[in-house]
Amino acid sequence: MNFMRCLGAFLLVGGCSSSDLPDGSTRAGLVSEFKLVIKGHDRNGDGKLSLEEIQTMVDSAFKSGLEPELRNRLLEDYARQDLDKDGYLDIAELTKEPLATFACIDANRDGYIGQPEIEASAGRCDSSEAVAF
Ligand SMILES: [Ca+2]
Ligand SMILES: [Ca+2]
Repeated sequence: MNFMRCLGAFLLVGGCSSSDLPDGSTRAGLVSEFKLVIKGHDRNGDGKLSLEEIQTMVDSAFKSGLEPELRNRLLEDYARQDLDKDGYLDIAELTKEPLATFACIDANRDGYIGQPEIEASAGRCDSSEAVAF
């Protein structure tokens, strides 16, 4: 799943190591990133992403086309995050897993993830790439 997480992050913020975005090494920065994602892809302005809007986001991120199998896995991964199954991902749903991963990595609970914490969390926290931009 780690590759998919990184791919998800790539779609969301335009890169797994993007620097001109809110700081993903802080909890607040992580939430800000997902707010930007919603803002950037919320076509009808309802403040959340419909699975259709997510599909458009995925397809526009891979203009040359994504392998159907990979595309399906990616879309399924987003659909799975729709916890109340209303067909929309809101900020709480989008940030639930990344924040859980963040909390797992942030061993000293200071709301900031440093490189040593990321390294120490390898294998312990699922998908550390998700927050280790
Ligand atoms: Ca939902
Ligand atoms: Ca910390």
